[in-house]
Amino acid sequence: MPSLTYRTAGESHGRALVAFVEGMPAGVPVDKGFIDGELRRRQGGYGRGGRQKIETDTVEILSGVRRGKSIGSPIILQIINRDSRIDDAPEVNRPRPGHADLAGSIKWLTTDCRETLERASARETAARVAAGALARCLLLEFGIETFGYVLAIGPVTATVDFGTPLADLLALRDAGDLFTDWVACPDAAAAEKMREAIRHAKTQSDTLGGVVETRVFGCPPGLGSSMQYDLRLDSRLAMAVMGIQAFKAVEIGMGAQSARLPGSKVHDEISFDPKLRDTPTLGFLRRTNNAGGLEGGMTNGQPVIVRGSKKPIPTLGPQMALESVDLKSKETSRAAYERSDVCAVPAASVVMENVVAFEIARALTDKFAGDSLTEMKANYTSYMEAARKL
Ligand code: EPS
Repeated sequence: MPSLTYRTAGESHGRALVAFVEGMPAGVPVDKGFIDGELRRRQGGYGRGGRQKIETDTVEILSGVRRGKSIGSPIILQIINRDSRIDDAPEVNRPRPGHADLAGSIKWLTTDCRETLERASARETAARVAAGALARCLLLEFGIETFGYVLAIGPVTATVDFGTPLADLLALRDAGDLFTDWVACPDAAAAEKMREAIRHAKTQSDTLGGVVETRVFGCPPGLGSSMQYDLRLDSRLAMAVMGIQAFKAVEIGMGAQSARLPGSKVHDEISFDPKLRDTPTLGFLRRTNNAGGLEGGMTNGQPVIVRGSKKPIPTLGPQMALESVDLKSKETSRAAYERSDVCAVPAASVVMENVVAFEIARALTDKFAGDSLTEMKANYTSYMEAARKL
């Protein structure tokens, strides 16, 4: 069985976006309704642009699934673009600072930035969400759940009580209408301020970025490895999150702040409660989780906490268009204006939750490798039994 991996194909205004997923064991129940729900959430958020009014993203499963379950063969997920006009879309000759336009045009030797922007567009994240949501069907079989939310938009930061049961956090996060007021933030007071900040940015023809966080609950200890840099789960998570369009920083647990504090304020002391031996923690507890559930590149049984920082959308409104250069005439000019979003941070929280989930699923299949879900579950059970006997 190959390792669980995926690749995507497709342009923003091409015919479709596609994810090619390999290494999914046989026998995993695939919930198309759940994948579609995640695609729908990705389209939502206060501050989104006109494109989402055109699209209704749903997944077509072209291969690898029979009668609702994976059969071990490669799985192709397809999302059709309604706004499919790549051959007719006009040239873009004035690169937008912050987008891939200039670097890509030079790299691929063209003065038409569209050749680059069509693939660089964050529309591609629909395919990544589909792959991640598919991976979550596997995670659910092992009681592993993810929670992605918006921690900050522009200057507004939320406060979230993670003592709250997950079902309540989900209800708080998903309150309101997906398209007219959703900001994916479980702190209602901060959510209102975030909407105000987005409204204000829009009146200024400006855009806003923010911080999104994903927490993963129920991981057994020992996913990932300290043996090589690229087997460390934190390095894989960092790559997956940094690979999301417009992300400029990734943190695990306490993250960058830990560099400024002494060790006594950073590391999570260990205790043991035999009553919790049968949980994924195996009974090992921490009063704090500054490590974000990862030590030595491996899960330690605590929730995995990953944060990503997204820069503001580079396409500013026409009144604020940034200075650029026409690639044909080389004359100073304002950057081109393409229809865009004021703020896509809520959507980014959905993307990050699903790409993080895919990496957890990859580490899970690496650790409990098996051609079928039955075999994986047997491997999981025997490992946990052996670990309990330590
Ligand atoms: C997006 C689709 C795009 C943009 C946005 C994300 O659609 P269009 O370019 O047709 O308006 O709304 O793309 C970007 C922000 C970007 O940086 O490329 C989507 O489906 O998420």
